[in-house]
Amino acid sequence: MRFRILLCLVLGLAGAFSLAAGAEAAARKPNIILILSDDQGFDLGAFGKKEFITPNLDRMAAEGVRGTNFYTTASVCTPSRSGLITGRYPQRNGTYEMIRNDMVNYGHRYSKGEYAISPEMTLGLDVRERTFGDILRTAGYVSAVLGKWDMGQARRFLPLQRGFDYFVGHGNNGIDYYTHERYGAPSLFRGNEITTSDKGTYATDLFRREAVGFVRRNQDRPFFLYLPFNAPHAASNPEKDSNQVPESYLKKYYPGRDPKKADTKYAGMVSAMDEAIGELFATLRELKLDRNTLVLFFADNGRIGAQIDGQALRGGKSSGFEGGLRSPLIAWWPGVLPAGQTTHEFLTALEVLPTLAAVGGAALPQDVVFDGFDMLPVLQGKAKSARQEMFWDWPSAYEAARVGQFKWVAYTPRDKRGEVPAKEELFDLAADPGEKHDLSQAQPQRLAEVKARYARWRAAMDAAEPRGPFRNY
Ligand SMILES: [Ca+2]
Repeated sequence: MRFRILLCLVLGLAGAFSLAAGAEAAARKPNIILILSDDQGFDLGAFGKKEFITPNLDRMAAEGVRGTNFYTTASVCTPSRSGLITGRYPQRNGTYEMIRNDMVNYGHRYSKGEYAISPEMTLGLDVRERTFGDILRTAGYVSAVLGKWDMGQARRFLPLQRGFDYFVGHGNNGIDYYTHERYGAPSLFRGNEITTSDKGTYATDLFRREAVGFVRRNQDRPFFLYLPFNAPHAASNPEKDSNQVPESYLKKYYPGRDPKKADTKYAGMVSAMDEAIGELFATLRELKLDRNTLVLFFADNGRIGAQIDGQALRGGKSSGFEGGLRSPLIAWWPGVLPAGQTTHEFLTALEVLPTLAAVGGAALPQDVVFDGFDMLPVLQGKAKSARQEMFWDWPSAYEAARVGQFKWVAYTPRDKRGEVPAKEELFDLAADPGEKHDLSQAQPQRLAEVKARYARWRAAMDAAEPRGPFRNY
């Protein structure tokens, strides 16, 4: 009898302990930091571009996993981000184009009243879409967007209404790095309100300060920090003073490079962002969060001159070639992801939302079609990628498909003389990652197969429930 009571006591205690351990484990869900750079492409040392001073991103890569076959959903800002944030093709979520005021690019100066009702002030990601903030909130995460949101700046489109707890940044496509204005209009939000209290602070330093503060304030609970730097995207100001960088970052490139040159300033902008990322990592280490935090880094789109470990890619921002659509992925999570590895598996930004949901223990809503999958096992080297194909359609410039190792691009070549005939080309990326040898004439059957896959995808997008702001809804 006494033995039985003792046994019950022991079992009861063991149960209580395991409950406590379970609760503790639940309280220690991994933190998630997603860093996005803007228009940077492969311009960093970790992918072989040694002329860029990026020691912190290089260290992140040395301690984590590099992805060389990672694609975004467009080669320009807004549709690239809508795909990332929703885990759905931009053609499915509705934000497949830029939300902007093209007239500005042709010298038009809006009056205050005109600007207030312009597209970039009134349009945004369809409010029926659920963001990765919405998904992680269901799993108890506190979350922040610090930087370039780019999903609209009318109140209903701002991060606090889209699943996030904190927001410091801009809702539009770009700002001046110091005044935080877009073409002269104050554009920096804190929460739902425009603020000018940080006017004069270099944007990268501002997002750095906010990011480190957010991590410190939330170190005792699971957090999701979405940190989309506006750097090194050109500034949006009437003066067209586009490559803005403080002297302290520019100085890293003296002597040897002309500080007045645009490409030196651009490199300085990259290094400013790298230094901000360095402080964030130092903070994780100081707070002993470095073994319980997944950090992902990539760029929203490419840039002319892209190279992966010396292999040149064709095209850049705005193009349907690899240099526009492929992005350097770095994934870091000591103890969970291997150190110093490179994966060549076919992955995309559509995989990010399902991956973050899996890492955070959040269930994906059953009534939403997602276009990606959890890529963590692939990054761990434990599984092959499930991705076989990927499609792009940016109405301004191109349609493209990758099916297996084959890539099809249809585009209208740019020509100063005006209208030129549309072109299509087919490449075997396994043999020709630089997209130099068009196989469309030599392999008509292959071309037809890839285009048939594209047509099937396009039909599925057209059949999806209509979403604003561009579709007829
Ligand atoms: Ca961009």
